[in-house]
Amino acid sequence: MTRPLKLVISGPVGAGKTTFVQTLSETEVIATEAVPSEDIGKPSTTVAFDYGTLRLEDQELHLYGTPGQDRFDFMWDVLAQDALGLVMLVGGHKPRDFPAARGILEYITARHQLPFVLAVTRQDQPGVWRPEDLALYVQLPPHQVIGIDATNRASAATALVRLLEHLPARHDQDVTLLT
Ligand SMILES: Nc1nc2c(ncn2[C@@H]2O[C@H](COP(=O)(O)OP(=O)(O)OP(=O)(O)O)[C@@H](O)[C@H]2O)c(=O)[nH]1
Ligand SMILES: [Mg+2]
Repeated sequence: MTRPLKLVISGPVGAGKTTFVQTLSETEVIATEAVPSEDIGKPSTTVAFDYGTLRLEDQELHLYGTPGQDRFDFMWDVLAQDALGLVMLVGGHKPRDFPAARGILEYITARHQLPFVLAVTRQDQPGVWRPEDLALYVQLPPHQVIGIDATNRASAATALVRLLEHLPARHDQDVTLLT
């Protein structure tokens, strides 16, 4: 059995981070929602982190969703410690947030060497940005950008499967009985 993989889920306010963790987690999610101190267009926001776990492809995954507001940027750093991968979420309905997504991505990857995928949420809704267009816009290879509906388990899981494809092979299998 391999060790749990710690993955960070980040992205701007309202990108769908909490939804993503809640949709995928097979254990009760620990969430830290609070009423925003300023109007951010929704009644609650993550102030510390979301935490959920699941098994995928025989791998135990621990998901840590970050806050989206940059006044909590220290939490991006805390949560990315020892993480092995990053799912960056951006709302396909909110192109004005694309620069914020890039800012978060640069903040985290400047401090932590993390493979990442960019997942464009709200693909279940009309008129949203498609992953292939966002890949061109942000100049990432098409296989690193994926479209999802964060409210749908099968769809959200495709982002994790894609990220696992980007992780280096892991050789830290627990071999405890070889004495
Ligand atoms: N239809 C649809 N709704 C979504 C999707 N992703 C998120 N939402 C909705 O968007 C709203 C905000 O989602 P959250 O999960 O709270 O966003 P967040 O990224 O955690 O936001 P912060 O914690 O404030 O940074 C919720 O009402 C979700 O149901 C999606 O892919 N499709
Ligand atoms: Mg949240």
